[in-house]
Amino acid sequence: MSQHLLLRLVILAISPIPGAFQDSDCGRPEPSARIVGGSDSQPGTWPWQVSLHHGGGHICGGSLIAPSWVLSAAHCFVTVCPLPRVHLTPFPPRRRNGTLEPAAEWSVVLGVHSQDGPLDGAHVRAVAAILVPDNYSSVERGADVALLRLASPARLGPSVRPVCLPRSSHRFAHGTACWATGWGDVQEEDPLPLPWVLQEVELRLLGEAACQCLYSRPGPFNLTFQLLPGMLCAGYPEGRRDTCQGDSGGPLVCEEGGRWFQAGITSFGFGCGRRNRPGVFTAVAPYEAWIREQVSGSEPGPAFPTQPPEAQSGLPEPMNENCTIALPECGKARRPGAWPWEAQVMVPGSRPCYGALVSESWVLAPASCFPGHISSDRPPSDLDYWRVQLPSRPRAEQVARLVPHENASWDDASNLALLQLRAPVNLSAAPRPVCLPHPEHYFLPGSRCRLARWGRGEPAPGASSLLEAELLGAWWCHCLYGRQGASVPPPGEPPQALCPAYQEEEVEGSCWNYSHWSLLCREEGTWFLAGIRDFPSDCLRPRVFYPLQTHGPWISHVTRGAYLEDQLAWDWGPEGEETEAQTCPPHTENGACGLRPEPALMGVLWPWLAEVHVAGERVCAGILVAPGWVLAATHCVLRPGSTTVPYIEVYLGRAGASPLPQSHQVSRLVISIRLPRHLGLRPPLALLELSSRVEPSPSALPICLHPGGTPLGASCWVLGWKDPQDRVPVAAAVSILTPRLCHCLYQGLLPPGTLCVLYAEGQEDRCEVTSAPPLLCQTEGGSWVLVGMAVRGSRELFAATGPEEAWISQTVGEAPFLPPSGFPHWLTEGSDLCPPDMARASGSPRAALFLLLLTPLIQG
Ligand code: 4AZ
Repeated sequence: MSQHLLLRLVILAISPIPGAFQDSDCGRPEPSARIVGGSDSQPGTWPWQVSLHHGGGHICGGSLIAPSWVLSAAHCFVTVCPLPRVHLTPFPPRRRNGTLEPAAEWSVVLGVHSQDGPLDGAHVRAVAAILVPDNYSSVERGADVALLRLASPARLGPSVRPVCLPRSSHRFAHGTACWATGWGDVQEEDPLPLPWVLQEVELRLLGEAACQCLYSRPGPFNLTFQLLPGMLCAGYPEGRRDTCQGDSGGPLVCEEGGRWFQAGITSFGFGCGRRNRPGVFTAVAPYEAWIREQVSGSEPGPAFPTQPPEAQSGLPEPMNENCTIALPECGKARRPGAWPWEAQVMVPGSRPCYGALVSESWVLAPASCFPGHISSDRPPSDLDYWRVQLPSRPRAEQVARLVPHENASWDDASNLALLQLRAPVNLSAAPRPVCLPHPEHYFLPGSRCRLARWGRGEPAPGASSLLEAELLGAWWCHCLYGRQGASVPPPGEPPQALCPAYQEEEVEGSCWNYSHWSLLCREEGTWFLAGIRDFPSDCLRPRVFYPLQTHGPWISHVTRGAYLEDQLAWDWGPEGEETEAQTCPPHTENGACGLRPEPALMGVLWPWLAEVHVAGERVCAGILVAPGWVLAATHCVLRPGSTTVPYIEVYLGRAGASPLPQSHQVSRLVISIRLPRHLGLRPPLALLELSSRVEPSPSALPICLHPGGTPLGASCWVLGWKDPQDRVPVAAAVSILTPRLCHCLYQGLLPPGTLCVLYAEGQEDRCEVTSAPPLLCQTEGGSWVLVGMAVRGSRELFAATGPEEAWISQTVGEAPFLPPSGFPHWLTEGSDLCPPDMARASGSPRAALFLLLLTPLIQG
């Protein structure tokens, strides 16, 4: 039940009728005639149920235990801070840290059935005092009980009667069916709709061991929970029926010998109606002494009838004491590709559209399947002719209702509609619904995913629906497709995008012409519908999906019973949970560049490093500088003096010939080699034009370029491979020498734009030189930039890319140059500053550097 409801109750008579109140009067509703998964109660069924109002609306439930006393939960009146990260425990509606709310701000509404309209006998009482046990601190620590003394006694009648309280010796048998009542939410984050009729739900008492067993299994974010004495669980391992926010403080009652005893007070739980997460109640019996003490002197007080002997003697052996964990009922498939939730929606006059069964009665599909009906409230006129074909069903199902997402017409991420079937289908191996994620779900990087047909499109080629993908980390996905400088949503916050990396080589020339897909990701053998994508992207494979988890609340609100499932996989790997706040490095005008996927991903650490296979003879290192261009050292790709363009193949996404996997490769042919115009000598840098563009992926992403000298504060590396056969990428740490030092060291013999490096101790021999390895730096912002390509035969000299900015930009068109700010430009210092002995030391840069450091900085 929402906290925001405004009571439209007419305050009826105020005059109390104290009358004589005896034990025998408790717990007996006058014969007459949600809560999650419950139903409307009949008026007068639960006459002890009260609604506690604050600020004009319902906040919590309570139970009348005597004319002047109401039993409720402490957390309704005391603030608990800090709140847990996920909304798994009750949200205390009012926050005044650790203090008790003033009683005068509360009122108790008695005898109500529907909060939308008054009933005979409904009346309101002010609260004179709120009493909470001294040892109450927060719901998880127990003692979540409160007593409210009314300013004047309630007027007892058919719709207002107290409940019986159990004595401390009272035992409620495990497995007993009891009832919880309230005006709370009908699902997580889903308030009870008008006319706000009191909901009832039958819940079974769970034994302590059975309940502890369920709560000892890690829940979202690896949370477990220790049940404490004085707590009681009721519900079902399979979930679906439960109390929820707004029911707190209300009663859980069990019938014994024709009267109703209050066994529990609704206290908290992990979410509402979740599998293996029954509701947790404050057990009332242990509080007999505390209640008696608080109400002493007040007449008439609450009734504690003795437990009927037949109830006591009939206590069955504890049931469910073994650990019965419910398994997911959704998301099981015999094998990938044979999806038992695949729903083919047929609308007269158009091609079939694919969606997914999400419950017994509802199918989720893209709203774009129903173009004429996306923003219309009126049901389609030909709905009678719509059909849904589900796996293993002999006949297609009829459709009762179409509910498009309200943002479907303008927001691609909300391109969703729900179709209700006329009759629910029996769930079995097929059809079976797919599992849906809660908003806080965190699909771990490296999760195994598959694609499934989604929406309208060409029939999927058989193999492509079996394409396996691995989920990439949030940082990489968000920074590649999100805004620059944006902060990356941490685990537990809904991501803005989900990126799969495919386990299969991208084959030159193969067109991926069906691009309407959903992304299914598996956890512990259970498939979740993780993402959707329903727009064409030429020949490209879908690289980014809209996450479905943001829509979980809408789907459960509409369907009331879709299979939302808690996260099942928590293996964070050796790195542990990544919780540091991360932001994205700057983008260029041409998008993101120079990002490296997490090292965890299949060993491909350098998405821009290309193997350039020249004429079947040698292999040069190349760097992807744009989706269709690779930069390499001219001397490596063109034989000296030769003018013919050799046959060149480029491989991206390689992580060495062995033993790392080859599966993420992208290969392209080179169709032209471009050299800048140079006078005299052959220019050192060559651009290789690829036969077709490569999509950004962890195997193939352009590096960033920058127009200046070396980036300030960057750490720099020579990237290559040690062994020309094996070609496992290695990076050697270097420092780039200042132009002055470089100039002096080589006696001014170097062409302009040559960079000299100094290797870190012991790093000199890491890369072999014949492949002409590149020189890269990682900026403080986190992007990787290309600085130069090795000069023929040298380990220390590199042809800088910065001075070639204009040529690269003109040739490539979409070169990812970072903005010039922050980088110093080339210095043109005079050669007269060189110390005299440097020439002799030029064979050894380390010795030369040492010499230079001994020389006063300003000479002469
Ligand atoms: C609440 O927030 C609350 N499913 C009450 C009960 C439960 C969860 C939350 C149990 O008041």
